[in-house]
Order: sequence, then structure tokens, then C-alpha cells
Amino acid sequence: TEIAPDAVHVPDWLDADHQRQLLEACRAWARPPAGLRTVRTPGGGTMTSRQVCLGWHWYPYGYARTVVDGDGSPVKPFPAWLADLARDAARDALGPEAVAATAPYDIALINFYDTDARMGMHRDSDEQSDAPVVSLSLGDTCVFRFGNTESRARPYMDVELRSGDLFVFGGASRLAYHGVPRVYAGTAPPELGLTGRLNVTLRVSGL
Ligand code: MD3
Ligand code: FE
Repeated sequence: TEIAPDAVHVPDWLDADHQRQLLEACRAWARPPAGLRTVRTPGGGTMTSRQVCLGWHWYPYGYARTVVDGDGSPVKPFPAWLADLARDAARDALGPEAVAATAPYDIALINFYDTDARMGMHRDSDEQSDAPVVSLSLGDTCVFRFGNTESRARPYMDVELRSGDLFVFGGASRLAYHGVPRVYAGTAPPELGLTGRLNVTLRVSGL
């Protein structure tokens, strides 16, 4: 389903087995060193999701090769299979021309949301590439708010993202404001064994 130009939602893109495999990988990446951390914003705020990065470490607002705002460790490598997964996902959602000229995917940002976690409206503008962002959701269903490129305010559209869903944002939607206003507790597929929600975004750094 095209939610906006070049913003495509593909429900159930990952089957149960692939969801389980991705979750297991995320659990391993969450372990120290360079494991799950709480992100603090320059304004003194604290993000309520907790995050781990692969390939490049994101901090507000830039990318580094070490966990500059955490334990200082070198960032975990970005595996080749994730780059392949990202390219396949972007192709499936937007078509082959969307990734024909882009550099390989080289960043994963993994956010763990407990039931009370939210993500405020923001733009992802720290990458030096206009390659589409690929988003994979696991666990509890959330409300994903997809806005406009001008401001955090309306108009925006609310979409539910469920375990296994793919969302790809390229072209005209690449710099749109977006956020996660709500996570629905207890909506994860019981066989997955995840409380809360996990989101993997795959990006091209252009660095
Ligand atoms: C729209 N994550 O990691 S993913 C983030 O569900 C982030 O955890 C949210 O926003 C989450 O930065 C939303 C969907 C997403 C990711 C990147 C986008 C939407 C986007 C980039 C441009 C426009
Ligand atoms: Fe984002």
C-alpha cells in the first residue's frame, strides 16, 4: 500500500521464521560492548526507546564509528546479509530503480520499545544519501505517524505497524516527519516470545 509518494507499507513481509531469526540477531546485538543504550538529546531529554546501532553509531545528531555517547566501544559491524535484506526490501516495495544507483546499505538502527516508549515526530536527516530507509517491525503493534516534510504538525496519517511488517521511505518521503505515538501492549504474536516492540531501520550512510 502506498501511504504517500515513495512511502510503501508491505504488511507481513517477514514470515514467522524470519521474524524469529531477526529477533535472535537483535538480542545478540543488544549485548555489551556497544550494546543497547539510552539516547540523551542535547536539550537534556531522554529517548524512551533504547537503541543499538550496527555499522555506524547514531547520536543526536550525527554518525560515528564508536559509541561516542555510551561505552566508547567500536560500533558492531553491519553484516552483509542485512545489506542484502535491505536491498531486497527496498526493491520489493519501490521497484529496482529505487536502489539501482545507491551505495550498499551500511547502517542499522535498532530501537526497543517497551509499552510506555514513544518516539516524537522527527526527520531522519543525518545521512548523506537519499537512498530509501527500510523499516522492519517485530513484536507489539504500534501506531506509526507519517507526516509531511514541512513541520511536525498536521497533516499526518496514522498507520498501524505489526510484527513482520515492512515500510520503505524513499524519494519525496525520505525527509518527511514521522514518529511512534503509541505501542499496544500484549499484541505481539505469542510464539515470537517478545514483550514490547522492536524496530530495525536500514539506511545508507553516504559517508
Ligand atoms: C519516514 N523509527 O529509527 S520506523 C528511527 O518505528 C525511527 O522505531 C521509528 O523513526 C520506529 O529513526 C519509525 C519508520 C521510519 C524510518 C525512517 C523514516 C519512517 C521514516 C525516514 C523518513 C521518513
Ligand atoms: Fe526516524
